[in-house]
Amino acid sequence: MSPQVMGIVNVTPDSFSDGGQYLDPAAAIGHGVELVRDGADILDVGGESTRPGADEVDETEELRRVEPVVAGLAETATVSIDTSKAAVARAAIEAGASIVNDVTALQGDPEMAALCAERGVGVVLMHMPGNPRTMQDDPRYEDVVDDVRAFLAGRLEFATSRGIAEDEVWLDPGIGFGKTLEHNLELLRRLGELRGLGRPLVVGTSRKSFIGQVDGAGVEDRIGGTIASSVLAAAEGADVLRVHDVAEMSQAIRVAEAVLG
Ligand code: HH2
Repeated sequence: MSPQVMGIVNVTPDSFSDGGQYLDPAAAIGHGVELVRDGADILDVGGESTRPGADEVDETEELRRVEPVVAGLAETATVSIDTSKAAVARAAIEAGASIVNDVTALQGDPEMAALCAERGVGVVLMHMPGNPRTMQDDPRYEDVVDDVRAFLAGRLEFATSRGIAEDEVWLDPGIGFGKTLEHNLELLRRLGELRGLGRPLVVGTSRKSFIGQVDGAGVEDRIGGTIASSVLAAAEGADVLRVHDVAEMSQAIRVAEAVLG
């Protein structure tokens, strides 16, 4: 178990846990530098919230938010751009991002797959049924792990059919995206079943509402739940842990590794 840590840099007014804290580019860059010092291997820069019910952000505004931040961080860190818009991804790649983290798994923008193929960047494909405005409306699955696995297999096939190298693809079960508490817990418990897809797994549990559903904690008090679920995900085979609280996560990984020898 030696997962990488992906530190979250949200340049948004409305992200569910840190909205408005890093809207100013200098503040966002400073935060990213701090996350690298805390142990982040990758910085995930995002300019649009994907929390349930979030408003869509237009392309110009999203670009304005993320471009200077990517440019300011790309010299000191591996940067991924959390966007589903090809124009935003293109500008971020120009500014130095080397990974596109697309929560729509290349379904949000018809130009995204070709862009990623042409630029040879890493691509994170995440499971989300529908979109953030509708995804929490009574989500149902036959078997959540089987359904997510089939979805990710299909999106991986789509990506490679569009010329994206299989080696560049990372897969993510989309914790909190169109899932009930039980769905999220089941996915974490049986994460190992997604190993068969043969690609690295990204898992993002950080401060999400399923933690609050388990013990009632508010969004600012979910670090323990974030760490517990992330370490267990790593033990089940997660390769990248996407978190806000990088120092705590890095320490937890070091200790878990030491115990496991
Ligand atoms: N979760 C969020 C956003 N992007 N990307 C991947 N690959 N996996 C995730 O689990 C994931 C993600 C939601 O978290 P956050 O960025 O903190 O909130 P918001 O979308 O409100 O900005």
